[in-house]
Amino acid sequence: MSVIRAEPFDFPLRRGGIGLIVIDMQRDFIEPGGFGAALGNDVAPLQAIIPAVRALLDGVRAAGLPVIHTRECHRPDLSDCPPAKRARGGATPTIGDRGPMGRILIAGEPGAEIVPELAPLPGETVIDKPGKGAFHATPLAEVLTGMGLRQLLFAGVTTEVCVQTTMREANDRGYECLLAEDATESYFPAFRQATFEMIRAQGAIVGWTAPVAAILAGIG
Ligand code: TIU
Repeated sequence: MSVIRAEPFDFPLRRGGIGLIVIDMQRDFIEPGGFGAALGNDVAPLQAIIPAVRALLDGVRAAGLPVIHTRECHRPDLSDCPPAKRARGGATPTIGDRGPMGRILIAGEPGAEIVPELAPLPGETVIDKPGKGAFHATPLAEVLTGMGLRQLLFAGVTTEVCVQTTMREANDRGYECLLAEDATESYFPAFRQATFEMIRAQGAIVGWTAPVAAILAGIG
């Protein structure tokens, strides 16, 4: 069996059973004028990982492995957005309000779209999710079962919110999870680093982390 050089120890690669989940690489988190900026964040660090995510996507696609994209967004009538979520963060404008990229975090609006460089290809699965975790109120569990996957690569934003939440959900469901270090970013550098350490601690209690180059070398 081949491996991906990872922390806290090599990730055992079970060929045919691994896929990539790219979390929420949407304009609303990555471009000025979206949800991330409305929460008071500098979005520039998130823009900077687009090339690394693209390199990972290209390598996974070239290896013939499945790709799943997620988007955090809500129905236009906000029926899937808990009022407590909408009220939180003190963001102005907030979820459902109009901004320069349309209504914030609403399905079908320009801001909810994945950035063009990372656009899903025909045939790749796109999961719209109303929560931070991608399993909550979505068909992701059934999709992964149907694909026959046992291992998941993770990339996207933000590291400690939607990426970590989804990775923990997947870990609890029995998937072996590996986070691509340079293909994930946070508005808070210390939170990104802490997430890596939390994931890897206690003998990979949540999973593994590795640079994109190591992942590509392993799956290539
Ligand atoms: N605010 C923040 O860091 N993240 C989110 O609200 N959603 C995701 O992480 N996608």
